[in-house]
Amino acid sequence: ISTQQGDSSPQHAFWDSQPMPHGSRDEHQEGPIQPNKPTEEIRQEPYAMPAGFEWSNVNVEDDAERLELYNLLANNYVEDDDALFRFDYSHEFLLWALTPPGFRADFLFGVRSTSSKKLVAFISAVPARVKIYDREVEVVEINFLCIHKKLRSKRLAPVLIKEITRRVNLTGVFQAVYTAGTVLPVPVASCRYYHRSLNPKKLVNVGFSRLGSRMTMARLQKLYKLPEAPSTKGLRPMEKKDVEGVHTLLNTYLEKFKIKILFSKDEIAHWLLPRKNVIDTYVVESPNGEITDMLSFYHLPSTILNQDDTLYAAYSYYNVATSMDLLELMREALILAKSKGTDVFNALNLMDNQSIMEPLKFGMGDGNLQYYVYNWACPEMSSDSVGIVLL
Ligand code: NHW
Repeated sequence: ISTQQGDSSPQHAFWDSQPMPHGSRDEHQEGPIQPNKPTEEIRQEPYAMPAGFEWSNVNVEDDAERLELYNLLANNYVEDDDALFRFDYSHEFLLWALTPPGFRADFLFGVRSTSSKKLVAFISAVPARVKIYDREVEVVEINFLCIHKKLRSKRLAPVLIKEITRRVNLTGVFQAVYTAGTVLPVPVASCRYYHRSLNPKKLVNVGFSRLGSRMTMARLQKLYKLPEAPSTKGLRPMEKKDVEGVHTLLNTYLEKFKIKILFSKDEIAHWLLPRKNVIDTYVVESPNGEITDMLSFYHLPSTILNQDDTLYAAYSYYNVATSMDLLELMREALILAKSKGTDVFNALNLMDNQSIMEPLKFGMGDGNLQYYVYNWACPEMSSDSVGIVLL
C-alpha cells in the first residue's frame, strides 16, 4: 500500500467503510467479508442524488444514448499522469464491452442533470464467473466509472458505487472484480503495463516515448522493425466454428492461475470473435483440426490531447501457445497489430507475459494497474498468478 501522508496509510472515508480487507490481508482467511443478505434486507430505493441530478439508465444499444456515453468518456475518462493522452473507447468497443451474455440494462447507468438532461456520470457492471484460488464465484466486472470534470471531488463516486452495489446485490450477487490505476483498500494483485513500439517515429513525435541520447530515429526504426506478415502455418482469424476449440484451449490454460475468468462458450463467442477495430483473435489450427494456439488483442486508441491526433494502441488480451513458443506467438501478435495500423502494443505482466517482454523489446511503463475483488478475503498474489484481463 502506498503511503501518501508520511508513513501513515492514507485515509479513505468511503473505502474504509466498505467490505474490503483493511491494512494488511489475513493470509489465512478466504471467502466473503460480509455475508450475503436476503433480498428483503437490501435497500429497495435508489440512493438519493444531490439536488439537480437524477439517476438514468443508459441504453448502450441505442445509437443516440451510446453517443452520449461516448462523449462523456471521450472528454472525461482516464488520462495518463502527464495529461498527454486520454482513452478514446470507440462506439463499437462500448457496445462490445457492455453487452456480453446476461448483461442487464439496469447495471449500465449514470447521472443526468435534471434541467438539461445532460449525462454527467456513468458506471457499469457486467456479469462474469471467476475462480479465486479454489472457489468459483459469481461476480460482476465494474468498469467505466466516470464523473464529468466539472463535478469532481464532490463525493459523487461513492454514491455511484453504493448504487451499483445495491442493484447488483438485488440480483443475488455480492462480489465484484475491478481494476484501477489508483491504490485503494486493498488490491489482490498489482500488475504493470509494458509497451512495445510499433510506430516509433509517431510515438516520439507525440511525446509517448523519447529518443535516447545516443539514438537516432533511423536506428530506432530499425530496432523495432518487424516482418510485414506472420509466418506461422495455419494462423488465421478466429471463426464461429472455433468457439468450442478456443473454449477448451483457453480454459485449460487458465487453470494454473490463482484468479482467472471462467468463460462459457457463449462468452467465448462474445469476447473473442473478431470485431473490426475492437477485438482481433487469431487461432492456429493443426492439420487434424485441433485449435492448438490462440492470440488476441483489443483496440483502445487514446486521444492525443492538445493535438488533433489519435494514438492507436492494441492491448494484449488472452494468448495460449501449445504448439509453439509463447514468444513466437506474441511476435505474430505484434506483426498483426502493426499491419492493422497500431502504433503501440501494450501488455500487462500477468499470466505468462513477463517472459516475452524483454526479448520482444517491450519497455516497462510507469504506474501499476491494481486488481481488486469486492467483498472477498483471500491471500494477495503476484502478477503472474493473474488470469483475467479487464477492458
Ligand atoms: S478505473 C477508472 C476510474 N475512472 C477514471 O479514472 C476516470 C477519470 N476520473 C473520474 O471520473 C476502472 C473521477 O476522478 C472518479 C472519482 C469517478 C474516478 N475506483 O466523487 P469523489 C473502473 O471504472 C474514490 C474506486 O469525490 P472524483 C473501476 C476515492 O478513493 N474508487 O472523487 C471502478 C475516494 O474514496 P476514499 C475510487 O474524483 C471501480 C472517493 O472515490 C476511484 O470526483 C469502482 C472520492 O469520490 C476508482 N477508480 O470521482 C469500485 N477513484 O474512500 C467498484 C477514486 O478514498 C466496487 N475513488 O475517500 C464494487 C461495486 C459493486 C459491488 C457488487 C457486489
